[in-house]
Amino acid sequence: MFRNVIVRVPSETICNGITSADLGKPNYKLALKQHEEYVSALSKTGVNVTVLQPHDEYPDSCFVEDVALCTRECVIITRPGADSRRKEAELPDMLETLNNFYTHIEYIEEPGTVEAGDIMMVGDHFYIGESARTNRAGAEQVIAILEKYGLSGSIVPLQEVLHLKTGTTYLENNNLLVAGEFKSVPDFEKFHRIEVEDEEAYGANCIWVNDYVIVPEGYPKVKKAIKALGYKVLVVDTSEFRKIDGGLSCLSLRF
Ligand code: CIR
Repeated sequence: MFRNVIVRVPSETICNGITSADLGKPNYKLALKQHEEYVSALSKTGVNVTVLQPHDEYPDSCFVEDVALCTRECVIITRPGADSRRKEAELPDMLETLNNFYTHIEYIEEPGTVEAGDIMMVGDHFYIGESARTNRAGAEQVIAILEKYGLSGSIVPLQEVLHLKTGTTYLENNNLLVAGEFKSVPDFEKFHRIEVEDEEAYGANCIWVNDYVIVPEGYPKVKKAIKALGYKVLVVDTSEFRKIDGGLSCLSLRF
């Protein structure tokens, strides 16, 4: 169960966010509206939401998921692999907020790089994507920190997508949504896997929050499959975030 969520309002500079999507620039006003709808969907799940203010110098800073890994024992402040995002992990308002919730604060250090969009929590185990943003040194630091607190981690190499959670979501109760390259990860064979077709691949990035699953607007097959598993489904449009490779999970820290 999650009690707390942290989000950051998108900044007007969101149109300069890093992208590989070729879907045009995000519309700022629409992004703000979608972000408000995201916060209201989260509020329906019973969590307490802390809303941080925008930071114009960091166009991608609404994607707060990447700057910290929140576990039940500690928070790990990451060291983002993207140069333009590195200092997002040092923003004082985020650090102060996390400090209010956690006694144990750990840090990823050079030469490690980690973006926590690459880290998927399954109970006390954390799958860590080794990606263009999260390197092996970073992943190994995460595992060493987790082990200090009685938690564990393992590495899943990825090639095709930005972050691990771009293409896979753990829905609790042993259910795992998988798209693309994650359909054939041996470590995931033990889960009840729900395969997402290529045409709905973006829909593989959902979030489970307290028996609700928040699903992006426009992915009917994903939505139907999740409903069939008995979850309460909330739908939020993330079209403007998709334009800069962002999705539902990227927009919050949940713990
Ligand atoms: C980036 O390229 O870093 C951002 N434009 C998108 C980050 C998405 N975050 C995530 O998947 N956790």
